[in-house]
Amino acid sequence: MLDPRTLTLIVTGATSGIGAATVRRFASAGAKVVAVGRRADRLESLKAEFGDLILPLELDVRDEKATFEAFASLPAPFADYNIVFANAGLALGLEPAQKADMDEWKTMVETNITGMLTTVRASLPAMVERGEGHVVFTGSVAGDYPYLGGNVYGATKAFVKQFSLNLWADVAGTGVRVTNIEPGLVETEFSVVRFSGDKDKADKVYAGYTPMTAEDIAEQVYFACTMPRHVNINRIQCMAGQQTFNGLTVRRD
Ligand code: NDP
Ligand code: 8X3
Repeated sequence: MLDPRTLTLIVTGATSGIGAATVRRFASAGAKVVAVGRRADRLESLKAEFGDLILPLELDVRDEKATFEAFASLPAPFADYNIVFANAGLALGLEPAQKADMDEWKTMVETNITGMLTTVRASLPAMVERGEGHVVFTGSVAGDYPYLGGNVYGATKAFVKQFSLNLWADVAGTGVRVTNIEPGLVETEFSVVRFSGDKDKADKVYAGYTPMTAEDIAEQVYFACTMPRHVNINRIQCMAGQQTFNGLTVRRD
C-alpha cells in the first residue's frame, strides 16, 4: 500500500459531505490536501483542524479561467499534487422531465459535467508530465440505474462513468490512474441541496433505514488511492445495505 504521506490531493467539493470526509481521511493519515469549494469558512475550518497539511482554495469549478489559473499557480508543496478527486456536484429537483426547471438542469450540467471536465483538464497534464497521478471521480448508482425524477442528474453521472472509462483508455501506461466511485444513498447535504434547503423533506430521504455515511465513501477513495501503483481500480459501486433496484415499472390504465 502507498504511504499516505507521499500523497497530495486536490479535492473539489471539500466543504461538505463526501469531499470533506475525504479531506479528513487523508489529512489524518498525513497527506497534503488542496481543499476546493465555494464556502470559504468551511475550508478555513479544515485548515484550522489540520494546519499546514491543508491549502484552502475558494473556487467555483464552473469558472474555467479561475480553475485553470488556480491549479497552475499552486504553491509548494501543493504544486506536486498526485491525486485529483473531482467530487463537486449536485442534484437539483426530483420532478419528472416534463415539469423540471430548465435552469436547474443547466446548473447540474455545468457543475457535474463541465465543472468536472474543467477540473480534470486543468490538472491532468501536470500529472502526466510527472509520470504519477490519479484522477478519482464521484459517480453514482444513478449513472447506471434510472429512477423517477433522476432524469438529468442520472444522465450527468452516466457521463462521469463513461468519461472515466475513456480517460483510463487515454492515460493507461502514463503513471496516471483513474477510478470512478459510484455510491448509492449517502446522508450528506446532498438532499438539502436537491430540495432547495427543505431539511424536513431531505431528512425523509434517509428515514427508516441506515444510509451510508460520507466516511464510508471516503474510505473507498482512500483504498483506491493507496493501492500499489501497478493496480488501477476502475470502478467501485456501493449501496446502503437496505437499498436495492426498482423493478421495471408498468403504468396501468
Ligand atoms: P454535499 O452537498 O454534502 O457536497 C457537495 C459539495 O460540492 C460541496 O462541498 C459543495 O461545495 C460542492 N460544490 C457544488 N457545486 C460546486 C461548484 N460549482 N464549485 C465548487 N464546489 C461545488 O453532497 P455530497 O457530498 O453527497 O456530494 C458529493 C458528490 O457525491 C456529488 O458529485 C454527488 O453527486 C455525489 N454523490 C452523492 C451521493 C449521495 O447520496 N449523497 C451518492 C452518489 C454520488 P460549495 O457549496 O461550498 O461550493
Ligand atoms: C446520489 C444517489 O440514489 O440519490 O447520486 O441518486 S441517488
